[in-house]
Amino acid sequence: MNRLLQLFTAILLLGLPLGPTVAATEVNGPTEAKRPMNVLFLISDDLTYTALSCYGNTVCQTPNIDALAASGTRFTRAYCQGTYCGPSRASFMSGFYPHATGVLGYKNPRAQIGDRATWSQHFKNNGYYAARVSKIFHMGVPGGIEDHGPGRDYNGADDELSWTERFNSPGPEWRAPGDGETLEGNPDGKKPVVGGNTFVVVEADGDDMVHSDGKTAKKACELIRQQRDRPFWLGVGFVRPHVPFVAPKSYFPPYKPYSKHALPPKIEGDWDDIPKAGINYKTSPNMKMDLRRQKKAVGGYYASVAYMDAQVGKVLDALKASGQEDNTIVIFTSDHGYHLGEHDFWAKVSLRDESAGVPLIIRVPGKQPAVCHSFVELLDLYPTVATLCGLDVPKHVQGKDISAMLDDPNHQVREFAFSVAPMRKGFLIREDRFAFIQYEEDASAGTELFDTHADPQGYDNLAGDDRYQEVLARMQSTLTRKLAEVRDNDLSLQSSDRESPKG
Ligand SMILES: [Ca+2]
Ligand SMILES: [Ca+2]
Repeated sequence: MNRLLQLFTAILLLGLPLGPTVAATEVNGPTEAKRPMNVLFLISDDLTYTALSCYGNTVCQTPNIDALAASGTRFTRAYCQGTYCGPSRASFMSGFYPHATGVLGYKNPRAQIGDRATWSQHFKNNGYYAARVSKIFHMGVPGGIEDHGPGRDYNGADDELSWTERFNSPGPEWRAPGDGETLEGNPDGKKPVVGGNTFVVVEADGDDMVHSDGKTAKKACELIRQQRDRPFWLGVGFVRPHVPFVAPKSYFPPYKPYSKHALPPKIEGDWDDIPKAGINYKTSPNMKMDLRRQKKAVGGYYASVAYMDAQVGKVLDALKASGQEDNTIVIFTSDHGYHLGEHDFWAKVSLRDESAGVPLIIRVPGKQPAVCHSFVELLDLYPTVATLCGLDVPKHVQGKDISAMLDDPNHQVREFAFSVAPMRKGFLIREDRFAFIQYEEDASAGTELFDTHADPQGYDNLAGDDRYQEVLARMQSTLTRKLAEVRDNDLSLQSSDRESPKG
């Protein structure tokens, strides 16, 4: 038994906590413990997996994310737990489903979780340097990150206890000089470029560094280059392709003329078989976007994705140059997905796959690249990454350890994924074949059932079809059981899940 193992045994016998500096079992020398792995968590905002070339998009160009996917495990069935920023981010950072904490709006979950450690805080408590650059917990985009000079609070709904250090990246957003157009609610074209949660495209003057994500990448590269005596957990939050679709002009040529973009098929009477709550909050008709505007929205979104992808590339290059790539877990994902015209739906909130599904790539040093079709949830990141880094998993955490999938992509830990859209009081149970969506806990606002094998685009709602009543009833009871399980936790605030989802 070597000296390190003797030390371990002594520590275990004494019941002392294993800090990260001694948690790894491999040794480089007789007395030297291997440094614990770093964690680099890259998260985009409002990015649908359908826009990434590694997920099959043939128009949008994402070479840096594709390269990460080719060297890691790419998950094809990863789901967020809430289909917009606030509840999704509060969930994967806290380790609780949205209906456990009741954080259904745009706040951080600290009031509900008390002193329970968030994901990054757990690493901080175990000796890591834990930092974020820009948006990890909720921040209003563009409103909360618009540059109004120093002295302004740019922290949004952040949770300070989660970090050793934190950094913000204010930018011009929709005010960036360049060629801009408001696409939404502007049928006569008289409206100027505006802010808020509005579809706006800006082909901006200047380079990457004009905008928030360029600044975020630069700060992240600096933090990676710094030599520390501790491992790091670094969260890097990009705000594109969240609206406004603003990027340097140089990213737009591959996506012009905008008229070349194909839109998803438009099926006559497509909405006739779904409940009102199933019609997304943003649609081509209610946004008053004609075909020209719809195609430009797709092109502007793609240019924003390409710009974000280039910033991801800078951070990954810095990691490689730092010499720490072989000792760093890299994760890339988004807080939820996005509609780009499917069923004439746009943006988030919907519980269809385009909106509830997320891109997810996990690269762990020493593991073989793979594609994994097992169901995973963003909630699984916390326990999985803690396990991979040799830390314990706090008891409150509701996600599952999926690290075995990184050795065997056929490994499974769940039969279905669960997601919610509190704005519509909507719930999704997504199984291999069927996707079941219910609005209101008593289903009073309707249900949807799609056979994703026979009808992958989800045109035919089978909830009213006699032949599927058994499936419907089974999935409805799965939902009831799941919600009870989510609420069976050590928090005492269940009544607060009546918090206004508008936050
Ligand atoms: Ca978002
Ligand atoms: Ca339909």
